[in-house]
Amino acid sequence: MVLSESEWQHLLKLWEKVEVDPSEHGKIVLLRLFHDNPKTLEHFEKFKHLKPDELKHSEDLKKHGNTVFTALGKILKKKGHHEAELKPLALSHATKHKIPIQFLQDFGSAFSHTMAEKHPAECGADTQAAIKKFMDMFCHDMAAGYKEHGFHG
Ligand code: CUS
Repeated sequence: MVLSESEWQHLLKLWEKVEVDPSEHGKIVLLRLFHDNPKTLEHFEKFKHLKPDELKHSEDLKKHGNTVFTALGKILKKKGHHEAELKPLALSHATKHKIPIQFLQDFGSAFSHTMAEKHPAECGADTQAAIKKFMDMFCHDMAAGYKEHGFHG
């Protein structure tokens, strides 16, 4: 699951677009995820009672989108050397949020689809393949971290 230098470059180039507005990107990816996989929404006390229209305009969702995309950007920029960034995430997601790995995989699909739609010039087939590899690596490493904390999500 090692990414080549050119795959990292594709991802970093795409990320320049994401970084212009991480909260908006985060929000649309999460909306897509909640729409495509409604069970992921059930995990979020803050959001699960909102009606679709309220969710769409939720400032909280934007904030959470920013949190998620800031974390993801920090990891991405480490180009695979993300142990220090991942450790606290694995701990909090295993013990506090209890987010199954499947949800992270679903998040990866929503992320990839959204990027292909929103940034077609920066997200061709090569970049989509790189996103898939990156998310597979991320999920694999999160799963290893989860196990250390006894969570087999
Ligand atoms: O918040 C956080 O932190 C996470 C992120 C990653 C790890 C990157 N999250 Cu939040 C996740 C998720 C969500 O939000 C939703 C769904 C699924 C998953």
